[in-house]
Amino acid sequence: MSVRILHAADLHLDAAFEGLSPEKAALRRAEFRRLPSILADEALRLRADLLFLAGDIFDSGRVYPETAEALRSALSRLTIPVFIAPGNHDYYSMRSPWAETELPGNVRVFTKPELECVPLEELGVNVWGAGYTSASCPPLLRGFSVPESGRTDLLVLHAEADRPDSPYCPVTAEELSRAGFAYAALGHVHSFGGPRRAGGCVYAWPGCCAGRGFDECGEKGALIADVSDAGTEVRFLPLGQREYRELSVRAGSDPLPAVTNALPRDAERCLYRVTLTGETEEAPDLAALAAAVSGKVFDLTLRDATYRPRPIDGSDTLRGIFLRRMRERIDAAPERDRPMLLEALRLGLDALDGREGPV
Ligand SMILES: [Mn+2]
Repeated sequence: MSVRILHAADLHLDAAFEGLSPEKAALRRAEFRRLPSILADEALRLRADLLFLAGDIFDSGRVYPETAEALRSALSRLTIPVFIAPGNHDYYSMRSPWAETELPGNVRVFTKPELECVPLEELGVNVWGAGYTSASCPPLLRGFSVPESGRTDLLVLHAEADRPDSPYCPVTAEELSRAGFAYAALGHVHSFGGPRRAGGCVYAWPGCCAGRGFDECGEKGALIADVSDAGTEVRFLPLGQREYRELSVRAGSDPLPAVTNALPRDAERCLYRVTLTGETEEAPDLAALAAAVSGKVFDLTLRDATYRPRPIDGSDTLRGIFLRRMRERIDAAPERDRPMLLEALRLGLDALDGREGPV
């Protein structure tokens, strides 16, 4: 027995993108709409045997017709079995897109908040799953273990770990260990924290397929799980979507080159939140800076955390003594030591002003 699973979750198609202009929000929704097709391409390229979508495929129960059509047409390019376990955002109901969209025959949507088993004789596996029918789901794995079948048991489920009182189908390592799955393909957690192991079970959340805010920074993607009699191997598959990134930049006397130099080459496709830090004579002109930088990134949020120099009143204050001694040391130091001493001076002044390190 050896199967390859492409496992994705939390696509959140048709999310509103409230922080963006209406034009950019529409563009982002269109880009997200392409995610099912990208996943289908990857399933074909990597010769996956199964595609698991572990919930929150849609951001809500209402979707644009073209979004449901994008999912339908992407999945219809596949001949492999596809399993969908609706989550708290896209729970199953008679009025949900799951009921209203005619998905191809290779797609199975779990529509009940109880574990169901689909045996796949050819692959030698059982696929277990469940679907939310409201914005919450009880703990389905509590006291559960798979019956002996001679096949390898797999799970696809939208579930939260490490929070036994969670309304989102809480699961524990102990339950997963006892349940008897070789691989549990989970959804709900928006960042990939690596595969985990509980007894003979490997389980993982791939995180969202693409970020939607600065609480979802960095590279996002799906997982490839190779399950065989020898064990389960999981690896991350980046999907190459726009990333949210945070930068902290010392503004200095001219923040424009400081910010420009801090942006990497691929900044154009990313959404940045840049925080200006350090001591400056004047507050930076954020509007002018935004106008000059906005063409270099997909979207820019600027925050000003700079501060003005404080007058040194009297040389007997701690600040005055520190400043005087550091100046003496800098004047006396060889050239190569000066950058380090200047940095020490800056950090010391930050600390004295109650600003420890970059904000
Ligand atoms: Mn969720």
